[in-house]
Amino acid sequence: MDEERIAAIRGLPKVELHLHIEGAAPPAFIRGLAQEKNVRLDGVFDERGGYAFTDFVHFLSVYEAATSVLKSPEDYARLTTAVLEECAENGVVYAETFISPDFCGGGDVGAWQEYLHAIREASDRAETSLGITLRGIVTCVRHFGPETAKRSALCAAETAGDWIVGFGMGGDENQGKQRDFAYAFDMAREAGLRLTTHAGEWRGPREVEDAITDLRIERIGHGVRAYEDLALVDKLVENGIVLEVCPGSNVNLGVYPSLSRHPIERLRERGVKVTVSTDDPPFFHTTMADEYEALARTFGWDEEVFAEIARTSAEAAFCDEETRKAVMKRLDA
Ligand code: MCF
Ligand code: ZN
Repeated sequence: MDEERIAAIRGLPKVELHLHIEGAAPPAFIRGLAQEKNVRLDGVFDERGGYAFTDFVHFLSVYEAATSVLKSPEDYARLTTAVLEECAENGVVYAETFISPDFCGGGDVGAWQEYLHAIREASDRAETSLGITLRGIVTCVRHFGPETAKRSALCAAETAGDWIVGFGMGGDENQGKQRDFAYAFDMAREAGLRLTTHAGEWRGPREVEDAITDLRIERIGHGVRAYEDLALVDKLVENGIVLEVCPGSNVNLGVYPSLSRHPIERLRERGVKVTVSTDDPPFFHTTMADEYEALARTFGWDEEVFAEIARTSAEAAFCDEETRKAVMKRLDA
């Protein structure tokens, strides 16, 4: 594929469904906040100023250490603006972001509402100035346990509406079982929220199966290790379950040794609804345009494949129909 074609692919309009708000913070942004607040961040950055981690569990602790400098609704408003500027530069026209009441207000409903208000204002401003639409997925953290997850579900239920459109779970897949969180997911479902959970990233296909059976989710964060069980892959197809695939994240965290060994293309060929996201872009030295470029170079994906991916993503977005229609129009433009 020639370079002109690659440049065109990088510039395509995109939809991103899997993006952790703190994980999208540029290192310079976090360093700036740490300086302002006189906080020392030990062991967070490498010598070149990027985030430093050695494996999956270490990544989760560095994520939390870096995030510890975000302490107020105003900090999150600034973060949201910075993240949306970067998304817009990458051609993203619609994004959904994971935000957690545990990080925003320590699980307190009142504090959460204040954080959310600030984030939403920043999102509305970016919609006007940059033409990018953002929606939120309240996310519980698996390694904080089921009781904390219920508190997050309560925050989610209190703020469900046109901006908070989903409920999900991230964090350490080695801790507990999906079904331990069924109560929290049921609460969120009853509040009208759409559901997704991280599964089949660090652990294998059984996690994906449990997510479908025990949490009755309609999308799965990652889910790529489902490929190790082809009957399960067929179940994903039959149930129309959408995978939020983050290839750069998977390679950087060592789930696969390289993109060429990643199952995204094989999952797509078998009929699974795959979408493409960055997860925590600066942590994994990636952007949406970089993901598109790498997929084009590795699997020969052309404009038609990317248009199909973007359409699948827009169809799987948790926003209302009016917003979805507007997004579809942007993709067709
Ligand atoms: O998808 C990656 C890796 N797998 C699991 N969890 C996370 C990922 N990026 C961030 N997270 C976690 C993070 O550690 O999500 C939570 C934090 O606990 C934040 S959600 C706003
Ligand atoms: Zn994630």
